[in-house]
Amino acid sequence: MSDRRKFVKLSLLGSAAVLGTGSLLAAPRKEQDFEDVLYAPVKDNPIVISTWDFGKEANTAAWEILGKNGKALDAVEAGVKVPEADPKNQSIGLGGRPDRDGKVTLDACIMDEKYNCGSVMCLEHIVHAISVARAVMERTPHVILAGDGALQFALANGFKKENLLTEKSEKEWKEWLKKSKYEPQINIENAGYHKDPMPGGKDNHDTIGMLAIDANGDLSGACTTSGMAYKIHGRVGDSPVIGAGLYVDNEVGAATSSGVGEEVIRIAGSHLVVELMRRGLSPEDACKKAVERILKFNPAKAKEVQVGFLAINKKGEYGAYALQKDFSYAVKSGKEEKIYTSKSIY
Ligand code: SD4
Repeated sequence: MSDRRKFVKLSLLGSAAVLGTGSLLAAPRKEQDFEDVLYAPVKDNPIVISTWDFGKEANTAAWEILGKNGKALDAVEAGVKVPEADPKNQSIGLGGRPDRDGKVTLDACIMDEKYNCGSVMCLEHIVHAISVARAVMERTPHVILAGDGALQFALANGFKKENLLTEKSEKEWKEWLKKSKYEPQINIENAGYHKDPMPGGKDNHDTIGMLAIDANGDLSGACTTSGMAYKIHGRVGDSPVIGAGLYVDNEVGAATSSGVGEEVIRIAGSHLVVELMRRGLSPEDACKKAVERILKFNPAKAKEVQVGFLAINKKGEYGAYALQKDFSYAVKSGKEEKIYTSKSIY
């Protein structure tokens, strides 16, 4: 019996138990009920996917590497550097919206096919936070550097100190300050999602999460953001948290997220999506289950916030799911270049 069929059969047995008597309901399932689905790597079929419409441009940069049989790790770094350097993108890198104190603080992480990972949190003054995250991964024995320590590390490693606050983002922040009661308030960015658009856009979900499979069949991922606009100084979201904003397991697949990071961290979202794929769920179904987990523990909150997951499995199948509509993602492979909009709960 194939692994997939074994999984389905055992799932049905599980459902029968749930529908059965109370004693069956309480019976713990045995370890062998949960066999991993084993994916044979697909070679010579590189693919890159990334969050939101602007992922298309980032994918093009990643494809420059993937299309020439380069490594997925190099591709995702090069890809997300595109929106990081774009001052028009106000949720990533240069031009990102600042925190409540007017400081642009960046969160980023990167993960390769061997569980190597690196992350920076609350990093100021460096455009390419993703490259600093990669340097943490490759040049230190650590996984995460935060705040001033991350900045000092970046400067010591040749990164240039720059002002990331553009005129436009500064002007909007000052506008926001006028009305702000200056109270601790998370999700200000998301408050704008439905009701109270912030100056400059109908919504403000622009974090980029990118996942790629290279010609060798290996997976890598990257995620980078300036986080929630007008957050409390020091606030860190899901994006640089390995397992929350990004997770890569080269045996199974990879996942990333965008939206209100607090909700993603609570459920270790990207890791959850990957583990669900390991159990045989399709990327879209795995993303849906993770979104439903958020909905289940706080339905009132789930109505108000956006969270979207994007995933790819080892076979190169991909999918996404979100709480709110309009979560888009871009795909580029040898066969297609397209922007999709995910299904959503609302
Ligand atoms: C965060 N997840 O800092 C990020 C924000 C985001 O689209 O994705 N915005 O919580």
